[in-house]
Amino acid sequence: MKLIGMLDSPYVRRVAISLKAMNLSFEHEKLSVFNDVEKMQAINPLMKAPSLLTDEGILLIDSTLILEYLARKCPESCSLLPKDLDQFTKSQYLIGIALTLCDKAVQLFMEYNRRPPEKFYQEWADRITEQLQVGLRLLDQQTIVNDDGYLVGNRIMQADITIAVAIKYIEKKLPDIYKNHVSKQLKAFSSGIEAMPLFKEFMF
Ligand SMILES: N[C@@H](CCC(=O)N[C@@H](CS)C(=O)NCC(=O)O)C(=O)O
Repeated sequence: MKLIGMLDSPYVRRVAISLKAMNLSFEHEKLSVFNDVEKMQAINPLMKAPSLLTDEGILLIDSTLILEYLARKCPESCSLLPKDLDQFTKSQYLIGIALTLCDKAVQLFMEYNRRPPEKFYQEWADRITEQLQVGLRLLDQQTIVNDDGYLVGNRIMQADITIAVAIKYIEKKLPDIYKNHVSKQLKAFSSGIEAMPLFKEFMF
């Protein structure tokens, strides 16, 4: 399998960390959707990251669809989702918030860094900022770690991974939002998870 995309994409990072957490071997080609356009187009004409090429050469797009595919490739014991329905539902809820944070954080970063200043769309930036703040508040209320230091299990699971990559992206790309709107509790959770070798290996 080959994972294509840069680790400064929270979506690519969640897939890379998940692949490793599931003990699945893969190659990683660090291509940028903006700076390696031709190479990227040759692999994925839609120019999206993450892209995953299966061993059979099938192109998979979208981190969540890729993770669903990977879940089929490994035994249940390495699943990153809880088996218990209540815990699974909690996990899906947390992942949903974290993915929305990823979407909004990437959009806001693009608004500030890719859009020409004369075309800056203030109303849109305000709306995204509000959504980010609401998402961070919701997550803060729900980020209650268990005795093992995780959210929904006694080992690292997808909810931990997706929340951690969302917070790290905000920390690195939107430092003001991180400073002013990420709670102490979320910062502590992020630091604890990011200290794991698994996360350090896929830092950007
Ligand atoms: N929902 C997608 C989002 C992926 C995404 O938007 N990736 C960005 C990079 S962070 C991308 O491909 N941007 C280029 C584009 O949308 O044209 C996922 O979970 O994989």
